Parts: sequence; C-alpha cells; structure tokens
Amino acid sequence: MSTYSIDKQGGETGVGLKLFALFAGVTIPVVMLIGLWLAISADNARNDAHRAAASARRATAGASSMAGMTATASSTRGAVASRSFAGIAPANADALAMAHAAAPATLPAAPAGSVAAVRLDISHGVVSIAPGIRYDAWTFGGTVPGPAIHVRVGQTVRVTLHNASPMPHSVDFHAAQVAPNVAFADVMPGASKTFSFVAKVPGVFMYHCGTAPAFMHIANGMYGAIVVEPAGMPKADREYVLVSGEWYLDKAGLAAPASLDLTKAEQMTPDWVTWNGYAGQYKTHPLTAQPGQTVRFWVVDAGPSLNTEFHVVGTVLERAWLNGDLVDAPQHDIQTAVVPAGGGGVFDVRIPIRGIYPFVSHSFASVQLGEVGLLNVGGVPGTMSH
Ligand SMILES: [Cu+2]
Repeated sequence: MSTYSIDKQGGETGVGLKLFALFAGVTIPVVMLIGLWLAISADNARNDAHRAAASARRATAGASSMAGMTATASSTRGAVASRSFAGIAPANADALAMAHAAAPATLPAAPAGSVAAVRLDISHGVVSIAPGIRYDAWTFGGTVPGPAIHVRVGQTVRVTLHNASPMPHSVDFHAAQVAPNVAFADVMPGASKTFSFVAKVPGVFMYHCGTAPAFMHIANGMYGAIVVEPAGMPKADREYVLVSGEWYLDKAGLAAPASLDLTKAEQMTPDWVTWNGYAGQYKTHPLTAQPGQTVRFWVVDAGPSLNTEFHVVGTVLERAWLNGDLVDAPQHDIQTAVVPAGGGGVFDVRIPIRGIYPFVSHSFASVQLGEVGLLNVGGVPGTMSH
C-alpha cells in the first residue's frame, strides 16, 4: 500500500501524525548535530590547551638552549627582537666603503666538457656586510654569498662538500632533481662528501644549506647562485650575477661581529639587505657597460624570507625571463620583475644613453637597508644615490 493511500484514509488524525513525524524527523537530527558539534568543540578546546602547554614548554626549553648553536626555529617564541641596527655606520664609513673589495658580480665562465666539478668548503668566519659592520657568518667558501657557479644544460655537476666547521651542514641545489634525503644529507664536522646531478633544467637557481633549521643556516649566509645556461640564448655583452640576501643582527657589528637575531629573522625585519652580501658595494664600485650593449642580470633572491622586486632605474627590462624560466620566451619591456625568495630571474637591459643607472629592489625598504647598486654606462664620472 502506498503512502498516498494511507493519507487519504487517515483523515485529520493522519495529517496531525504526519506533521508530528515531519517535525520530529527534522528536529531530532538537528539536535543530534548540535550535540556532536558541542562534543567536537570541547575536544578541540582540550587539544588547543594541550598544544599551548606544549608550546610554552618548548619555548622555555628553547630559551635555555639559545646559547648553543642547536636552537630550533621555534625556540624564540615570545622572545623580543633586539633593536634595529639599520644604517649604523662608523665615522669613516665612506673610506671603508671605498676600501672594500666589491664581490665579483661578473658571471664566471662555464667549464668545458661534460662534467662541471664544484667544490664548496664550508666554514664559519667573520665577514663584512656593510661599511664597518661585521657578522659571524656560516659560509660556503668563506664568502656570503658562496661562489657563483656557471654550468651548461646537460653537464653533470659533481659537487664536493668539505665541512671545516664545528657543526653539521649540507647543500641543497634547486637546480637538481635528486632524492634530497640522500644528496642533500648532512655532512658532519671534518667530513666530506661528493654527489652529482645532471643539470637538465635551464635557469638561475639558488643553492643553500638545508640542515635544520634551514632558515637559520640561510640567514647566517649559507647560500649562492648557480646558472644553468641553455644553448641558443641571445648574446649578451656583459653578464652579472646578483644575489639578494637579508641580514638580521643581534648587535650593531661595529665593536664585535654580530650574530643572528632569530626573532628578528622570524619577524622579517632585517637590519641590512644586500646585493652579493655587502650593503651598497656597487654604489662605490659600480658595474659597468658601454652604451648599446646588452647587459644580462642573473638574479637570485636567497631571502631567507623577503622577495626582490628587480628594477633598473632609467630603463626597462627589455627581456625578462620571469622565475628564471628559460624554456619559454621572455616577456618584454617590463618595469619591475618579482624575484621570489628561493627563486630567480634573468633580465636583459640595453641602454643607449651614457649615465649612471641604479639597480634596486623596488620594494623600497630594501633600498633603505642597502640593496642598491649602480650600472655605469659609458664610464661617466660621478655617482648617484637613490
Ligand atoms: Cu648549514
């Protein structure tokens, strides 16, 4: 017998029962859902309380271990960053800037043959990051950034790491397609290791120490750029490698070398932002070109956290291989290109008029903190600030 037939036979009583059944049918599941939701909320609240307690315990434990170098990235929760040391300079800063030997920005030649041997010696040591400002860095090859590497697509990159520092380190090549747990594994103090990868993908890539917390190892200076050049790129007359990096200081770095202020780094409030490791070094020692030449910038943003908005004042980026994508055609004639932290970009400019052309991150706080250099086209006298 169908439901329709029952309703027809039941009259008003049947309608009442039907309404009640309908009401109960809707209400009971709703009440059950509310009960379930309340139970889940209570459970979540308990979990939150457990997490908060665990976090507080970690923070306490972390604070007591900060004196060592084994602190974890979560160890500064609740800590207060040291004050900003941005722009601090000794009285003879101008003379120191002139005396500073600017990091070579010219792209080195790629080796011939099928194998590109790369040796990276890991060491801890004091580096200069701005006029009169010293930092106790962790390095590949004694400099920050580490050496610029240039290979060609198809070459096998054979990397030899030697760790002359007192703690484990490693290297992570963004250009490599390998099992990172094997190739990028830690190298113990005093130990060496060699691994290889075939540079299959063209571009400009970051390399960096991947030892946990990688954040701390990158912020302390363990990064660099590798150019993987494809066949058939348009000719360039000058080629420069620029690596952007941030510095987070626990002290000014004048009387004694500064170390990492991890809280400041977590809050992404750098004291200095640099091209190739030293604030403003290409203002006092400009990069050069002649009018009409094609100048190629291979740019990597090592971060650890802020992007670079690459811009050359007084011209446009005639070719812009955004994200270092050298497989597809470049974009043309753009003003500013984002280079993400951990990423790269390749940019060609061609400047017909003699003059001094600043190159910056157009995220202008970074200029204020040191990320500005000059391209002197035609050997003109003078300088320019920006
Ligand atoms: Cu490291």
